[in-house]
This record gives sequence, C-alpha cells and structure tokens, in this order.
Amino acid sequence: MTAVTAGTAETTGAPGVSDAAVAAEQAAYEAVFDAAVAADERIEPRDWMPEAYRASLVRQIAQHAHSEIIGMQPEANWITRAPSLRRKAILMAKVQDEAGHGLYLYSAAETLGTSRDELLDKLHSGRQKYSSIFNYPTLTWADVGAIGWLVDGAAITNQVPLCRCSYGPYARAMVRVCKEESFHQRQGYEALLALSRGTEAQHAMAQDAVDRWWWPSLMMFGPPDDESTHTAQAMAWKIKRHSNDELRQRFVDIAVPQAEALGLTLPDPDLRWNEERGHYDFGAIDWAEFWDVLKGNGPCNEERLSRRRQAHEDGAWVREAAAAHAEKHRVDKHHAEQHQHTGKHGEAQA
Ligand code: FAQ
Repeated sequence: MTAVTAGTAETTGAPGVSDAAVAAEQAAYEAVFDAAVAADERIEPRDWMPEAYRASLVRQIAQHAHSEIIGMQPEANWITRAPSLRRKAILMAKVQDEAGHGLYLYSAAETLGTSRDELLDKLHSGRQKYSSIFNYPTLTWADVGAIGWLVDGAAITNQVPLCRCSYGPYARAMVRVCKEESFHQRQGYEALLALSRGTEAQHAMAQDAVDRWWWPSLMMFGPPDDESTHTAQAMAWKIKRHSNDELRQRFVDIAVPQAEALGLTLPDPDLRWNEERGHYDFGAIDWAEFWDVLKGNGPCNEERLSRRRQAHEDGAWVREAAAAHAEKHRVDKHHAEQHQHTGKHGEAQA
C-alpha cells in the first residue's frame, strides 16, 4: 500500500487545527487502510495503520521471535549427544535456522517502531510470552525427531497462512521461514522413522517421545476459538487467516496418516475419522495444563528463561564490541569526509 504514508504529524494535533478536522483526517486514513486490507494489499511500514493493529502485530511477531530463539534450547540439548556425525550436522543446521528465524522476526517487529532491546527486555522480564511448547523437556534422542515432526509440523500448518498476512514484512519473512520449517519437519520425520523401524528399544523410545509431545503440540495453536481473545480482530485485519481450532484440526488431519506410516500410535483413544465432517475427531485437550504453562508453571519455564537471560548477559561484550566498532567506523568516516571536503575546497581556491 502506498497511497497514504504515516507522515501525518504536520496536521494531526498541530495548533490551530480543529478537532473535527483531525477526526476527519483520521477517518480518511482509516478508510484507506480498511480498503487496502479488503483488497488484500500489503500494509507496509511507512503506511498509516491503526495503533491497535500495530500493537497486535508487535505482540504476535515478538512472541513468535521469542519462540524461535527459546525454541533453540530443547534441541540444542542433544547436539553433543547426537547418535552420528550426520545427525549432529543436521541438528546443528536446524538449530541455527531457528536463530535466523528469530532475527528475521525481530527485524520485522522493528519495522513497527519497536527495538530489539526493548523486546528482549520484555521477554527476560516475563512481560512477553513465547510458545508454550518450549517449556517441555527433551528427555531422549527421539524427542529431537518428535519435535521436528510434530512441533515443526504444527508450526508450518500455522505459518503457511501467515505468508498471506496483511503486514508485508511479516508475510515476507514467513515465506523463507516456511521453506526451512519444511526441511525441519522432514528431518524429524525421517529420524523418527529410523527409530521406529529400528530395535524394539528404539521403537519404544520413538513411541514414548510421540506420547509426550502430541498433546502439547495441539496446544501450540492457542486456546479454543471461544476463549481466544485476539482471533476475531486479527482475522478482520487479515493478520490471521484461520482460527486456532481450524488450524488445529488441519494439523490433526495431516498427522494421523503420517503416524500410521511411521508405525507409531497417537496417544488419544478418541481419535477417529468422522465421515460426516470429513475430519478426524479427537479427544479433549487439557486446557488447564496449557494455562498453567503460560503462567510459568510448565516443567521447564524456569530453566528456559534463566538460560536465555544468562546467554544475553554472556553476549554483552559482543554487543559492546560491535557498538564500539560501529562508533569507530562512524568517526573514521566523518574524518575522511571532512578531509575530502577540505581538500576539494583547497583545490577550488587554488
Ligand atoms: N503459547 O487470542 P489468542 C516455532 C496466548 S513455532 C503461549 O488465541 P493469538 C518454530 C496469546 O499470546 C511457535 N502463549 O492469541 C520452532 C494470548 O496472550 P496475550 C511460535 C499462547 O495471538 C520449532 C492468549 O494466549 N509460533 O517457534 C499460545 O490470536 C522448533 C490468547 O490467545 C508463533 O508464534 C501458545 N501456544 O493466537 C522453533 C506463530 N497460544 O498475547 C524452534 C505466530 C496463545 O494476549 C524449534 N503466532 N497464546 O498475552 C500465532 O499464530 C498466534 O499468535 C497464535 C495465538 C496462534 C500462537
């Protein structure tokens, strides 16, 4: 969208401008924004946007970015103990990809006028959330497979529609993220398949991991629609394209045949095909557990946040060195420009 840019400060709130004129101007901007959303155009950083739209995007993108970097921890836990060099190289690449996703997403959030420092500060002080899923432990090597298959699988199901999000920088970031998530999902599936077809003990390990990760993966999609505070507005703004329950159902429908192909069972006795609905029915999710994890009482909340805070403190010297280097570069450039300027001036006089 290019028709209206955010440079409204000259008129809005300026002395001598009547309230009615400000309101009319605001309504005009709002109408252009609504029309752009209705026409499926992208809203770009310099476009005018309602403050609530901006705030909701910052909230969602920040939570998404935090999830990517906190999400590195459970799998990184297995890098040193990967069963082969090949598995280790794949896992390292995957965990690095998650760091990259965090960086694109923090950059996307920054285009909305917030800073990465501010967002990290909110994460570290518990004022912004990250996904519930990363508060569960990775107890065996099979958990790496289960995370790739189920957690990355759920993430793709949720994020493919976000490639059509109305906010341009977020939508574009999602395109690359989804491509990488596809690789992550396949590597998890393949690792689980190897275990499932392995020895009896390996098969049991794969089954145990799936038993533990299935229900938390369904919770990743967020609360049921009737308890979701943001869905209705986010869908009206075309930030979200589907509700939490719709995406959860889509994920279940994809996962059931995959579990069969893996030779593993999903831990839900109520799971069965419903011919009439054309979908799988599934059992009740323990929403009390979900809300409890969000409150900070999951098995690993404490550990994840304290490790994140520690990593941030340990990285302070890198940020200081980078800032000092940038400052030195700025001063050097300034001197070089001054020198050039004086030199040219001298030539002109001569
Ligand atoms: N965990 O009104 P709604 C990944 C909160 S994928 C924690 O329905 P909304 C890849 C929600 O914020 C994981 N909190 O909210 C990877 C709100 O609280 P607030 C990240 C949750 O935004 C794989 C309240 O509950 N993916 O990282 C959760 O419309 C492997 C009410 O909920 C994304 O973030 C939850 N599961 O819908 C990385 C995707 N669910 O903010 C490493 C983008 C809800 O009012 C390794 N985000 N809440 O305090 C979204 O699509 C949406 O934000 C939803 C939630 C669908 C997550």
